[in-house]
Amino acid sequence: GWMEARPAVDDAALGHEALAVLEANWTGSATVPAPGLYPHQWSWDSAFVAMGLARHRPDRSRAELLSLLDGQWATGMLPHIVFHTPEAYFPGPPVWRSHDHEAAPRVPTSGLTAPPLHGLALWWIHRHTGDAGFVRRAYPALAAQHRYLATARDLGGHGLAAIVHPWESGMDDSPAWDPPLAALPEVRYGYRNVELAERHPDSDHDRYVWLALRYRNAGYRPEYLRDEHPFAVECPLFNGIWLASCQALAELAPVAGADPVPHLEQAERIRHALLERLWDGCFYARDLRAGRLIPICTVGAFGPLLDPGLPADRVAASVEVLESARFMGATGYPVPSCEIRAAQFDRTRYWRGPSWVNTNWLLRQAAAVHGLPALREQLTICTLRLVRQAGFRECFDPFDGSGRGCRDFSWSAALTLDLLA
Ligand code: 9WN
Repeated sequence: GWMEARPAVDDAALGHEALAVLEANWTGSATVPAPGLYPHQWSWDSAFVAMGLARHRPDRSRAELLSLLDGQWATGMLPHIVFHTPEAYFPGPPVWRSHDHEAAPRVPTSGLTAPPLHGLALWWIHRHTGDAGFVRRAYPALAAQHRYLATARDLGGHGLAAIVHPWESGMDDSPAWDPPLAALPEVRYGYRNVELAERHPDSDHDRYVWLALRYRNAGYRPEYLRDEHPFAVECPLFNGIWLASCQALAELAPVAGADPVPHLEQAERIRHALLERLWDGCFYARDLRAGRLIPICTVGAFGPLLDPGLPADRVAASVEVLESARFMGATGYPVPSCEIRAAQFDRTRYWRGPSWVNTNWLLRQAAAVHGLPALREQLTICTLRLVRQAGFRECFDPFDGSGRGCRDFSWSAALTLDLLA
């Protein structure tokens, strides 16, 4: 009756709210992750937005991906931020100096990359639109992105792509990056960016900037990354996403008039290396500079579940960890971004504990891939409960579901549209 608390937002209303958020976050050339704090185009955010919009706004979905591809470098590198407007942001174009680099595009960009979700996004757009012309248009850029990863980023030489900065993981302050960051020299720029300082302790943030500047000052050269750069990590989420995009490109290759086999071979190399190099009861990140696995299990551990070819015993072992009290079993609002039993777990801080719509959505995909309908359903229901109760927040407390970080966060809205479908 009317005495009850606010009635649950029905599906149609929630869908309309999601579309309204995405409309408000569209700048005319791209969708920003959130108004204010993130006023430019972020790479994997755009891939999630393109997938969420593929069914409802195919035009917008295609435009989102194309405007990101405008930022691609001649090396094939797809940058983690594209600066379409002069809106203030740190680190912005003066830090990255992409204009000084002969491989950079006309539009200013960052010099780092992000999880390569774009092959999967193109597959998704094709699935919902059947638009073969668009596949032919975007496919070569994504094939080039994969070649870049396979060459310039195979720093370990075993078939995995290494991230060279925490920002490249998409899980910036994940506790998995604490050990490699702690091995860097102490840096103090004596400068503070208030918003970033709230999210990361000073010394971490200074190290982020220091790492980015070192890479920039080395001219973004792959030889520098291979021989000198002090941060090089093989991340299971980044590589699991890459593998999924390789499979997506293999399926799209015939549509684009190309050969699927190289993509399947690439997928096989990644799968083999994930199992050989990152598995120890579940998947862990490998610190290439320290030469060892980083012994903390985060939500990134489940990235390789996106692979339909992951052997059944590894699927079962991973799902057991996922459903255990280390992750889903102990929280009302899964999936926490870090295992709860870890000393570093913090329910309030971004990638150190809170639940995120995008990783929930990826795990829901993984559940579908491996024929686990109950898990898929649970992830769908829990994620919708989060956004119904707290709105399209950036992330959520895994115990009480309260919202954290930005409001009107684009991928939370976009992926809700898919969860509702
Ligand atoms: C730095 C935009 C991005 C996401 C990342 C998330 C966060 C930025 C930050 O926001 O990163 O790139 O300021 O922490 O960790 O996944 O792409 O939404």
